[in-house]
Amino acid sequence: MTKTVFLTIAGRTNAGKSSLLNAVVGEKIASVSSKSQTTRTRITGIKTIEDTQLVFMDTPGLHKPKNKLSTHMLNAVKESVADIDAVIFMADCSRPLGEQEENMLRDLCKNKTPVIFVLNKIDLLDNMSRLAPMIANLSGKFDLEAIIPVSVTENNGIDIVIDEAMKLAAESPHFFPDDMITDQPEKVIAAEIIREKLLNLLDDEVPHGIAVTVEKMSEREDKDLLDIHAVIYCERESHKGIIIGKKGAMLKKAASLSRQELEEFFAIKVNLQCWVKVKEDWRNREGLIRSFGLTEI
Ligand SMILES: Nc1nc2c(ncn2[C@@H]2O[C@H](COP(=O)(O)OP(=O)(O)OP(=O)(O)O)[C@@H](O)[C@H]2O)c(=O)[nH]1
Ligand SMILES: [Mg+2]
Repeated sequence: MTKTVFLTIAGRTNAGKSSLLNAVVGEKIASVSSKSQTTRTRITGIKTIEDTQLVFMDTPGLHKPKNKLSTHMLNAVKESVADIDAVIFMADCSRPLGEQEENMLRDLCKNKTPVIFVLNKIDLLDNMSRLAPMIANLSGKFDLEAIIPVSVTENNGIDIVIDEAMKLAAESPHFFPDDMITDQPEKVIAAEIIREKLLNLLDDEVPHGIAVTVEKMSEREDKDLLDIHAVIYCERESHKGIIIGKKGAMLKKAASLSRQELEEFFAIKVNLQCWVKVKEDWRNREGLIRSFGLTEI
């Protein structure tokens, strides 16, 4: 007999959802950064433990929508929590729940969706005694399957999240091969690795206006080398200058960090070529949002 459960990971931007996805799957498949709105689409992570398959869906973080891209991101969240077996709702324990988070939790409870509440970043608490009143407050307000304090970066509590997820699995065939960890196409994974490096290296509005597409990805016939050609889109000519940097230093650094991670992920030497192009105000242009693969499911 095999079992399966589909779980959506939802919560405010920056709570650590993608970090959790990577931790449960045991490989880095989703981009992580300290910037808000890192994740833009739904990302599936799969973990099969003996007869049970856990399918996690990482989603964009809740935030106040500012442009058409935001609207697509928030729609992707809405679609991902509808008709799902369970939701892992993640919050940063060092900040109070916001209105959007409370509304989503109330809706999930109303719809009787099982919710595992993951209270992340407990490493930031000066005193663990602060956890008990938080947990009491949450369980008084919402009907939750479990409340699990964790620190994803310190790998503390992840096993408990997996155990709770396993409890919700029901008899069913597996939907993915047992050794599969994600259904993201390789080109998308490569583009996301590059975007993550840019998010981490750049500040202010520049990283938020970046989209990366991989135009070519092919292995050489005569040697073990993977050619990856990527285009980095930004919203303004001035942003292009910042991304390229003085004498190309910034782009070189981003490409070098990306290449290292690409080589690790694909287990092959990589020749990475990056071009920077401007697409004015693309986050408000439906056609471009679609062509970058950023519309919901
Ligand atoms: N101190 C601390 N930081 C954490 C922890 N988990 C994640 N972070 C950091 O929080 C930041 C946001 O992490 P992400 O995993 O990108 O958060 P997210 O919820 O996916 O964010 P969005 O994609 O924007 O919705 C990163 O800098 C992580 O390193 C934790 O347990 N403790
Ligand atoms: Mg994320």
